[in-house]
Formats: sequence, C-alpha cells, structure tokens
Amino acid sequence: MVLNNMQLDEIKITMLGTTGAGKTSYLLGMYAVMQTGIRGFTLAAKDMDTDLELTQRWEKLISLKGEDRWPTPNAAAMEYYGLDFSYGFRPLMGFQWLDYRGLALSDRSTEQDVADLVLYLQESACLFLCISGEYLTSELTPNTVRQIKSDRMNQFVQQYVSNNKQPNPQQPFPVAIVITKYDLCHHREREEIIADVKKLFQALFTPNSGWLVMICPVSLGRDLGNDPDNANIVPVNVHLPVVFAVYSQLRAYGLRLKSDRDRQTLEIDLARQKNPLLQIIRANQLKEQTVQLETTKAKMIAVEENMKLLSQELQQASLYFNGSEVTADV
Ligand SMILES: Nc1nc2c(ncn2[C@@H]2O[C@H](COP(=O)(O)OP(=O)(O)OP(=O)(O)O)[C@@H](O)[C@H]2O)c(=O)[nH]1
Ligand SMILES: [Mg+2]
Repeated sequence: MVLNNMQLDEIKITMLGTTGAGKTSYLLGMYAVMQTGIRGFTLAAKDMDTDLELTQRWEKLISLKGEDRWPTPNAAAMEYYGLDFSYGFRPLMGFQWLDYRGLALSDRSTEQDVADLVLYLQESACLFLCISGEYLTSELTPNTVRQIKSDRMNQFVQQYVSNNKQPNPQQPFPVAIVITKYDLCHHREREEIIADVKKLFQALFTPNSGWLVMICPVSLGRDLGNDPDNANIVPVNVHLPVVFAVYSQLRAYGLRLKSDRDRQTLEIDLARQKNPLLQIIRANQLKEQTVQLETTKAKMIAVEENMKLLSQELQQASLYFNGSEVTADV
C-alpha cells in the first residue's frame, strides 16, 4: 500500500565540485547500485539510450584495470541525465541530474559556464556539494580551501538561495555534502572529518538558517586508496545522497500536507459552529470539505510510511537542521 498513487514533482539536482572531485565516477557508481536497488528503491534512466550509456561506462570502470577505467574529465560544460526514483517499480520522483565540468569552479571558467550554472542552481531543489577525501587526509590548512574550492562553492550556494527562495522552517533547503573518495581519508576519525567539513561550509550550519544538511562519506571501494586504478570496485554508501534528496522532498510535502490538514480541520470546525439552518443549507459543502480532509490525511499516511523507509537508510549519515544534529525522522 505504501507509495500507492503518490508521485512527487520532478526536481533538478546540481552536483557541485571541482574538477577531479569524482562527480562523474560517483554518478556512475550510484546509478549501478540503484539500478539493482536498495530495499526496493530503484533508479532508472528515463530513456534507454541514457541507461545504456551509464551502464557501459560503469562496466568499463569495473572491468578494466589501469587509468583507462575512469571516466574522462567532462568536456561538455553540462550533461543532463533524466532519472526516475521508484519503490517497488512504482515511480515516486523524477530527477534531472546535472553532471557538469568541474572547471566551472576554477579561475579558467568562462562567463557562460558560470551563468548557465547559476541559472540551473536556482531551479534546483537539492544541491550536492562534492568534496574529495584526498584533501581531508589531515587537518585543514588554508590550502585545503583552495584545493576543494570551497569558497567558490559557498558563492554558488549563495546563488542557490536566490531572492525569491529565502529558507524558512516550512521549506528548508536540502544540501548533501558528499565526501567522495572517502577511502583516502578513512584512517581519520569520522568526527574530526565532520568538524573540518563544518568549518569549510560554516554558513550551512548556523542556527536558524533553515538549511537541512547531510554529510555523507562515499567511495567506490574501501580498498581503492593505495591503487585506485587496479583495486576492485565495491561502492560504499553511494545510494544515500539520492535517498536524502527524496527524503527531503517528502519532508517538505509532508509539511505542506500538515498545514492543509490544519486549515481544513479549522474550516470544518467553524462550519459546524454555524446555526443549524445554515448547516443544513451548506450540508453539501461540509461533506465535500470532510472528503478533502480525509484525502489529505490519507496522503499524510502514505508520506509518513515512505519517510519511515527512507529514514532508516539515512541513519548511516549525519544530518543537521538549523545547525544542530538531528536524526532522520518522520
Ligand atoms: N580513491 C578513489 N579515487 C577515485 C574515486 N572515484 C574517483 N576517483 C578518482 O578520481 C578521478 C576523477 O574522477 P571524475 O569522476 O572524473 O571527477 P569529476 O569530478 O567528474 O571531474 P570533472 O569531470 O573534470 O569535473 C578518477 O579518474 C579516479 O582516479 C574513489 O571512490 N576513490
Ligand atoms: Mg566529470
């Protein structure tokens, strides 16, 4: 019964990260894992050609040895992938995923690159900040900011909060900070790494700022560290950022339903307080309002059940809302 007749609006996702951060490799790994699915949740490309392309590139990554296994740095400024997220093969939410050339974060970016990215960002409902574990192997230095390009990323985050989209408690902005190549820094305490990440993106962790942030380590293999070109590929945690994206959309939808429910309940209460004659005259209207309220409640139950499933998965990541750590709940 979960997910019956429920489909959320399609959203755009931008993955920001400097060149070589591992964005494309991540996309390929995430797609391969989610194609098989995690606890009934699956991802599929909207069109067969895209599916074939992503699958072939993944095959190359897992079967080849040597440098050639890796994707080539993106040449086109922007590549879009249309994906559907489903539960039990019932589509729950569509994504348009932007994989872009990390050079847009560098000094060599063209004005057009930046303008396109800003525009896409403003239309995005979820932002993935991709930082590579190779720069988190020891304590932060001013050099780290330069390597990760976190200041540049913070500028783009600012653009994401365009004038018409001020974050508020009802509509928090979801941001997933994805630490790629975690195999390169997993010798450090996780808490230490998280503290460093929070320093790099301080604004996202300030009280009452309305950000819903996930910090999630991912890797294409725990043992890749020493010899990434030849070691076996065994993806870790790659599904979590997408689960977070869907979770945050459900959360926002759930909050909207809650305020609908409260308003509808109030309207019915007020109608019932009217004098008996008026109540008879407006009987049809009252009936309609009651049906609407029941529909809202049924939708809320469906949302809650889905959130429950997704939040179980998210226990493995670290979640923050308004600067404080929270557990993914319903
Ligand atoms: N150790 C390790 N290395 C990785 C992992 N994923 C990717 N790499 C390495 O990182 C390199 C760059 O990865 P890409 O996915 O091409 O990076 P990108 O962010 O898409 O780069 P641009 O397309 O230039 O923006 C790869 O060629 C691999 O050598 C990982 O999980 N672990
Ligand atoms: Mg790339």
